[in-house]
Amino acid sequence: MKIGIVCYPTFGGSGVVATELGMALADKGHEVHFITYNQPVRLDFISHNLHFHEVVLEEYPLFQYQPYELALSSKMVEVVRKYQLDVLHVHYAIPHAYAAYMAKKMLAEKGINIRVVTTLHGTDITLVGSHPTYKTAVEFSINKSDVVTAVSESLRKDTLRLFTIENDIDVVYNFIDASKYNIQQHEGCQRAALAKPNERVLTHVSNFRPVKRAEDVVKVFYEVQKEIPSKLLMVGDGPDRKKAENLVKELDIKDKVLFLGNSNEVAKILCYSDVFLLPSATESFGLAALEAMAASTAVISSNRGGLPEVNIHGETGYLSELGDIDDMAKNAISLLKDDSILNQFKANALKRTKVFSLETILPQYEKLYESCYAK
Ligand code: GMT
Repeated sequence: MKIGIVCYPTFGGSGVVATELGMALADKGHEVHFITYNQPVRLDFISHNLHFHEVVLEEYPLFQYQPYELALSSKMVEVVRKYQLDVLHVHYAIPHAYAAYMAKKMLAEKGINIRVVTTLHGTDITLVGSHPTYKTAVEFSINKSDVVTAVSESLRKDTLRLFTIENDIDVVYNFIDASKYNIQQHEGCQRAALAKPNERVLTHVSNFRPVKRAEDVVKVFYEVQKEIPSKLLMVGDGPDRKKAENLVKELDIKDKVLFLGNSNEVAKILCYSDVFLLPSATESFGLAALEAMAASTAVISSNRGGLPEVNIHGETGYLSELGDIDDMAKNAISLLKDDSILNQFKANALKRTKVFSLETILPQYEKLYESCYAK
């Protein structure tokens, strides 16, 4: 099939899922066209099956805000017509589903019936999308999509609770290409570069938005390092990074915490890790946790959103109430102080990722593309 993928090209989970999906589809022989404002950060190759079309914004002094949806929908129309695409798969409802609806209407005028698949990723529903500023347009564009998917059962339920939805919503989980995370097997893990042999490594990867509760990560680690010799790796960048760095200084644990910024080498960093911390206020799925699990890392997380669908309490890690630092620290310590327990949890975490393998999830998307093409 010829598939257009619209996404944010950044380090955010929706962009990562969209990019990994596009690359996997291209690998399988589909023709994939990314349509967005920058080359997606995880798009590490361009092949004859894989194309990138940049949405260029023209500056004009009248505009306080550049009308991105207009430029995007115009680009979608251009690419669909030029390459005769079968389907447009838009990731993150705002503004992609809305722009796709406009493109669909414009193409209909030319006698082209393009099918639109919208994948809801989380904050486009739970935080931003349901805000009165956007709600009407988001609800409208979800209802106008040919197929709608959500990345967890929890997000499906949230969408039905927050909006009046007329379509079915299919749950298609985030997925993982496990081969990319088995660094030990491929090139050996340079753990000694970061931690002493007796030290445990805890990791947090996020965009440091308030929803990720980066300060909770530091607070949990502060309790852990009192009992277990350990290091904390903070990967990513965003609005709350400074606050987290200040807290590290205040708690006087600077020599034990490394802020590594955004990285395209997450798999390599995760291979050092024993425990992954994700205390989010809400998390529709928690792709970062799944990536950690694929690198055999146990997960200490909150119990919000779709996290219980990924991280199994007492098996792959532990779930705690939001903000319960003591419980998270206690659980992390119970894992880190005992090699055999830790290794069991790490093995369980890796095993759990099979449910979310690329091989399982990719055919689900292909089937949905075909189903909407047959409509
Ligand atoms: O986590 C973020 O803030 C980024 C956001 C995104 O859309 O880029 O991630 C959301 O989508 C991911 C991929 O589907 C999910 O794994 C994340 O759980 C979800 N984030 C939230 O719900 C906060």
